[in-house]
Parts: sequence; C-alpha cells; structure tokens
Amino acid sequence: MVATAGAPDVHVPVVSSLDDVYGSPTEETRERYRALADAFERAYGRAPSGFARAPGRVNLIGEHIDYEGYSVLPMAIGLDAVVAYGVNETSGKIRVGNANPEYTEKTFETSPGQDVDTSSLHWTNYVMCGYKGVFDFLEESGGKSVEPVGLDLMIDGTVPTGSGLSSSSALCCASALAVMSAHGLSFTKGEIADFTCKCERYSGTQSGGMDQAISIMGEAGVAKLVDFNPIQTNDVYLPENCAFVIGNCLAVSNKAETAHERYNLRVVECRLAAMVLGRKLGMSDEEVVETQTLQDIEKRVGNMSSAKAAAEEYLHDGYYDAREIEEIIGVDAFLDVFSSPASKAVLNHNVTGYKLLSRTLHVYSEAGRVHLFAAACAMKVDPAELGVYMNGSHESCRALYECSCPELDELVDAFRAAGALGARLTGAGWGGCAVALVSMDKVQDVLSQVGKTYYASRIANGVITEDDMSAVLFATLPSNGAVVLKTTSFD
Ligand code: NG1
Repeated sequence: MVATAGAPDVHVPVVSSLDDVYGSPTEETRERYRALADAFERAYGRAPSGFARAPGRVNLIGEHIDYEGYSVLPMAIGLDAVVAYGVNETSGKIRVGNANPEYTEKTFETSPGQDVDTSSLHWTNYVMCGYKGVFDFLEESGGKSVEPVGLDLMIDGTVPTGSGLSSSSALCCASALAVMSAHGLSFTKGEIADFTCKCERYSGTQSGGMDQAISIMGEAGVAKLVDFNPIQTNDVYLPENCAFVIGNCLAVSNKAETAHERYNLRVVECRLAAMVLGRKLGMSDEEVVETQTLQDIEKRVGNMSSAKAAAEEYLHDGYYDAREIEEIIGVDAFLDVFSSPASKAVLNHNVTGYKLLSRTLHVYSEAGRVHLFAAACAMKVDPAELGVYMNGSHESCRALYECSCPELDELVDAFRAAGALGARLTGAGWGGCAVALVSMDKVQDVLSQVGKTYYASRIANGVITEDDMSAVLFATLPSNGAVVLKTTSFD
C-alpha cells in the first residue's frame, strides 16, 4: 500500500478554496458554485455552511468484478456532485432541493431508521442512502451517539445519469459527506468508502464498491488499483504520452430500474456459479451457503488458473434453470441467494434461467487483465499493450457477460477505427459510456473522426445537438477525490 493522500486511513480534506478542489477552476466552475449558493439561499433563506463534493469516475479496466472481490482500476473524473448544506435547528426535517429544476425537491424526517423508497426511483433516494449510511456506520462502529439534526441540502450534479460514470455514487458519497460534516463528524476515507458502498445498496442495486472507493480516494494525476476486503488503493501512473477519451453512446441505462434483469441478475449468476462450483469441488452444505463470490472458489483451489479450469470442467454452457441448480447445491443454498429483496426481484422476474459458465469466465479473465494492465503501466511498456487489454475486456463484456449493447459496440468500433489504441465500455454497461486509450498526438483526430462517424448522424436525427458534443465526447485526466469545501468566496 502506498501511503498517499488517497490512502484509506486519511480523512477527507476540508479545504477553503476552489483551487484546492479543481486545481485551476474555470470561470464556469466558479459560476456554478455561486449559482448553487444562490439556489440554497433562495430556498432556505440563508447561505450554506459548506459544500461536499464527490466526483464520478471512469473505470479503465475491471468491469463487473468488484462485487466478486477482485481489484479494479478506475480514476476519478472532473464531473461531480456537489451538495451545499446547512443545519436547520428549527425544521426538524431534511429538505433536499436541486439547482436543476427538472429534479423535484423532497422533504424527509430526520430519522436514520427510515426506509429508502425504492419503488419511487426518485433521485433523492441516493441522498437518503448517504444519510442512512452515516448513522449505520456510527452504530456499527460503536462510536458516540449522535442526535440527528434538521438539514437543508441543495444539490448540483454534472455527471450525466445512466452513463456509466457513476452519477449515483457521486451523489451518495457527496450526500454522506454533507451529512457527516453538518453533524460535526469526520471519518477516514477507508471508512467512508466502505459504508457508502453498503448504504448505496438501499437504492436497490447490489453495488460492488469500486465507485464509492474511487470517488472518495481518487487523486489528481493517478488512476487507482482498488482492492477490496479491506478497501485499499495503489497508485497507477498512466502513460504520459496518452489520454483517455470518453464517449457517451447515448443509450441510457438506468441501473435501478433494470436491476432485476441486468445488474442484480449478474450478481446472482456469479453467486450461483460460485456455489455450483463449490459443490462440484466437494463443499459441504454449510460451506456452499458460505460461498459468496467466485474469488472464494479461487481461494479454495489455490490460484486463478485452477479456478478457471474448474469452471471449464464443471460448468456447462447456456442456461441453467432453477431446478437444475437446486439439485446441485440444495434448496436451502438456492433460497439463501434470494434472501434479500433485491435478489428476490431477480428470481421473480427471471424467465430465461441463469448463465454460469460464461459469467465465470468473464470474471476470471477480467480479474487477470486488471493486473496485466497495472503491471504494464508500472513497467512503462508500449501503450499499445494496454489497448490490447482494453479491447479484450470489451470483448469479454460483450460476448461472455452480455452487458454491452449495439450502440456501445458501434462506438467502441468507431474509436478503434479512428486510431485509438484500445476501447471498451466502462461502468455497468447496457448503455452509457465507452473509454478509449489514445496517443496524445492523436486526440484531436480521434475526437473529430468519432464526431463524424458516430455522432454526426445522431445530430442529424435530433438525438443531440452540436452544443451537446463537448458533454458527450471528451478527453479526461485523473482528478481529485471527494472534499468538503468551506468558503463563501468563489473568485
Ligand atoms: P455504474 O453503474 O457504472 O455506476 C456499477 C457498480 C460498480 C461496478 C460496475 C461494473 C454501483 C454503484 N456501481 O457501476 O460497483 O460493479 O457497475 O463494473 O452499483
């Protein structure tokens, strides 16, 4: 573990200038904070006492393996969620507004025990996830008991929703920080990354932890190899002569709405695969139920290649139906997989059955590619090699994990045809963004060519306008992780 400002035992910085947040903030950024402070004042009649800011992220490699316990390699980006906050001694409520009027306001009780209303899919659910997370953590850690106070919150987000850049975690983490700070609390980055991963699950997805970890622990200039259980990060220096270009394929993937047939179904398939493998490897009933992840199987057999060989030997291609799985692992173990409301929804909606072999092969191969990518960065090899791993990752996501979509495949092809060294979907998939590795001297060419090959027809068809281009196709560098900002001056 490299002890850096992004290390798990360091506290989230409390800073007093926008320069400490963004390096050299643009006038547009300064104006954004002024507008947010104004929106707060208009709604609540006074200035906010601070701002909590948490970024989105782009995952460079390591898709759908965080919830299987494997390391991933994301970097924080400049797009973020900012929560202006203030204590309200008299209201006894949590009032949540948004600087963008499209997002309607809501008021909640100050009770940390309240449920997050997953049936509503309202944007404030992520705020309430963060709220509950702070109090869950206080309770679990046996720390001091804190009386919840009334809160006024006003939010502004620049991470596009449903884009694979983790707008949800940016909002959940920024909200948790605002709640923490308003109650005079401060936790370490590792603690916050850990509890925000857990509390975002109140929104209904069985999230893995990557997004919250990088949003809290990200640092300008470096990507992070994020390990789980416990959460740790190692700096990964990316090739200096390259940039990462992000393109939004414009197919929106709303993770919470589709969780039962996409994200959560994959989480369930991985657990079922691990249990079936465990049984075939001679596990007792008890051990099968204890098996949570495909990494547990790797630990049992000793290494990745044996785990992969076991998958190829013991799992079959195509779908398993529930009865076949029950016969192998037992009814109790099967029911254990579906004990949470989120996975029960998967079971209730499932008509196709469960694919176990292809999901497992994706997880094991992707986990390997992450370490190859990180090692290649450390050895400063020809960046073309990184592109090969990224292309391999996309192919695995497309063919084995089936989390791509035609638009993402087309965009990835457009990046490669334009001269990118490699390209892949990023985030959960089924829509959202692709990320491409591009030599610095080719960035303008790639932007202009992909603008023509992928986006020109979408502009012509009215899907987006020319003005949207800078928000849907852009080069990006690793940015700072979460901070609390205490100032009223943005000049
Ligand atoms: P998105 O949907 O891109 O924010 C999700 C999960 C991650 C990870 C990726 C796939 C949440 C909050 N995030 O990211 O943990 O599993 O999918 O690699 O659920």
